[in-house]
Amino acid sequence: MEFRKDFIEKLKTAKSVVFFTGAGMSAESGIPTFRGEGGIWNKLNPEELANFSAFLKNPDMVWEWYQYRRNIINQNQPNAGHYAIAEMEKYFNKVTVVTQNVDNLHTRAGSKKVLELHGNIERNFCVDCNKFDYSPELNQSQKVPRCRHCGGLIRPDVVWFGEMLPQEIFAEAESVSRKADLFFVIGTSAVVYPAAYIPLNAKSSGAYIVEINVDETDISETVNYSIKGKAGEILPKILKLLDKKK
Ligand code: BJW
Ligand code: ZN
Repeated sequence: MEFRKDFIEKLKTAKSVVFFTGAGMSAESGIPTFRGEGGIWNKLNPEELANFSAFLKNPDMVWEWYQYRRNIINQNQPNAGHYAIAEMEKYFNKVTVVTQNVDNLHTRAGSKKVLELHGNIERNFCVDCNKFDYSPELNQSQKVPRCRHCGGLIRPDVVWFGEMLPQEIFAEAESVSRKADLFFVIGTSAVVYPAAYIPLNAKSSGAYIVEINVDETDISETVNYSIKGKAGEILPKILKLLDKKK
């Protein structure tokens, strides 16, 4: 596969690089995406599961859904794309992963700076006293666990619809994206806000934007270079270009 010349040029000179990732990044690890082909929300209604009132109405069902997904994540591994991103830290002054994913796979692959915009499915906290509970047996429980301090319901530390994103993490993601000279948008439909503002802001601040996706998306028209293909196949090829640069 041939990459465009202006992109190769950017890759050689870039100092600060951001990888903004979505569910498609982990598709080749066997973790289903939300939308599009094979997406979990083709069958399930997000309104019924990924919001706080759904959780209060039927906490066991929502908890069980997260347990099901945790099992899939634990049984699978980061893919060649995650590892290529982690490896790229060698070649630039600053590399930041800004991810919408809750699956922890970038960290498992060795990326050092990962900003999680929508939380992390491995952590849980109490909806009443807000204390985190890290006991490993929680993630085995088939029914929603109760807080050991106050008896409140325990929920996964993920961001549901209508909830605020973690403010400091979001601010840092915005700041690093506005300073980036090369910005990758990988495996996201870019329809969920405010996360989807981040690549748009990076573009208006002058970053060169590269999209890697198997399909066209809401931002394909806006980016500088849209590469159609799988993240786990394209990213190792980009890493090879960098190896040649050395
Ligand atoms: C591949 C591939 C391969 C496949 N290689 N590619 C402004 C405008 C409009 C709406 C809003 C707005 N501001 C807020 C909203 C409302 C709402 C929103 O955005 N709604 C839209 C959907 C209409 N946003 C919110 O509610 C957010 N909160 C908020 O704004 O708070 C402020 C507030 C508070 C109080 C009152 C009022 C306002 C919160 C959003 C939280 C999103 N949470 C979820 C669930 C997380 C927990 C869980 O995992 O269960 O996060 S939703 C879900 O979507 C998940 C994802 O992170 C997120 C994005 O999905 P993503 O990653 O893009 O995945 P897909 O499946 O959509 O796309 C996969 C892509 O991969 C596809 O393009 C494929 O082609 C591609 N692909 N294989 C490369 N191998
Ligand atoms: Zn509590």
